[in-house]
Amino acid sequence: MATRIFACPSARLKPEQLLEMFWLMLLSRRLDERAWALHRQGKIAFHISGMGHEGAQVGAAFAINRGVDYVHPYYRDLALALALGITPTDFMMSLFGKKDEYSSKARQMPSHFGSKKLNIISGSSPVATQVPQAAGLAFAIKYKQQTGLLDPDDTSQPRLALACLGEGSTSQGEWHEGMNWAGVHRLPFICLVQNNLYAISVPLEGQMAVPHVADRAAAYGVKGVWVDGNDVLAVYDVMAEAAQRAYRGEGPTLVEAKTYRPVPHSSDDDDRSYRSREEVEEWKKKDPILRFEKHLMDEGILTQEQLDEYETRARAAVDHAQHAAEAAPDPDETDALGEVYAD
Ligand SMILES: Cc1ncc(C[n+]2csc(CCOP(=O)(O)OP(=O)(O)O)c2C)c(N)n1
Ligand SMILES: [Mg+2]
Repeated sequence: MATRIFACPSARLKPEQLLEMFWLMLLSRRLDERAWALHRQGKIAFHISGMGHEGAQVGAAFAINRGVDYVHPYYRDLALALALGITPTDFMMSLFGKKDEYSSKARQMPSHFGSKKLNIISGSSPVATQVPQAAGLAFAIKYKQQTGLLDPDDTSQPRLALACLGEGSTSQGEWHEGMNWAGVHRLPFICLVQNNLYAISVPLEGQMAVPHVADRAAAYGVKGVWVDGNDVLAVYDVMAEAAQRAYRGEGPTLVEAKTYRPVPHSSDDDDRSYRSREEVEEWKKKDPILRFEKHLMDEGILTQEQLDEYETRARAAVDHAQHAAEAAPDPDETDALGEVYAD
């Protein structure tokens, strides 16, 4: 990774911030690996992984006002969710479907991240439905700013809405409707597409006749930009610019982060049927965590000793989260009838 020119927003990140970004990527990976192991041990029913996407997600999270701006994530966004304030125990409680699960008391499937206090909007399982919803939130922000109910200069208030999804989901009608709405109304909206080249087994070229998802933005009058999604700082740079555009009232941005998932689509998928092992191994060499680790070591920001300490800490955090979730009570049968309708 080249040393960044000073004009890049990432050049202004302090060593503590860079290390926090690295820590969150590493924690997400270790938590994710444990989820796969728990599934293979028969302890949990389902896991859908964010592995390989950590750079795109943490780069995006650090560019917005975390916990204040609205985020409509998708199922791969474990690292993003952790960066926004979801804890490893929250995640484990979802995997185990426990009574006091943080997002929906275990009504949602795991990885449907949602937290009212963190302004994370829980998604529906049909892909891309979050896009018009997030564009609607961005509309509400703009409307409230225009009518004096929100102050566009107050950083303690939400000033943009971010929606995430995969490249395959940009072939859904909802995506086009949401993007069009955002473009027409010049909304404070960012759509982050995590392009991992596959929608389950369908490759990119089976989804679109243009080389970049970002090319699709022009049709809606939205700024489109693509970036190496395995380079956390490059993602941060384009996302920071997109966020500043939204904050300044300059309209929406589509950011396409090009990445790869080195594991099957979910715990129920066998990816050997649609892609070669050689392809997967090639991409593993571009792992965003290894890449960022090397950069931080080259820059003298991370030492081997610190890295070992992070690994120990991540292991302890994952162990603690798993044990806490395993010990927590399961839902009662009668709980199934609650929390769905207003009394
Ligand atoms: C409307 C709808 N159709 C199909 C599915 C089943 N499904 C779940 S994830 C997925 C693939 C999505 O691929 P992509 O958008 O590229 O995201 P990725 O999983 O690769 O991150 C599909 C087809 C769904 N959830 N919703
Ligand atoms: Mg995909």
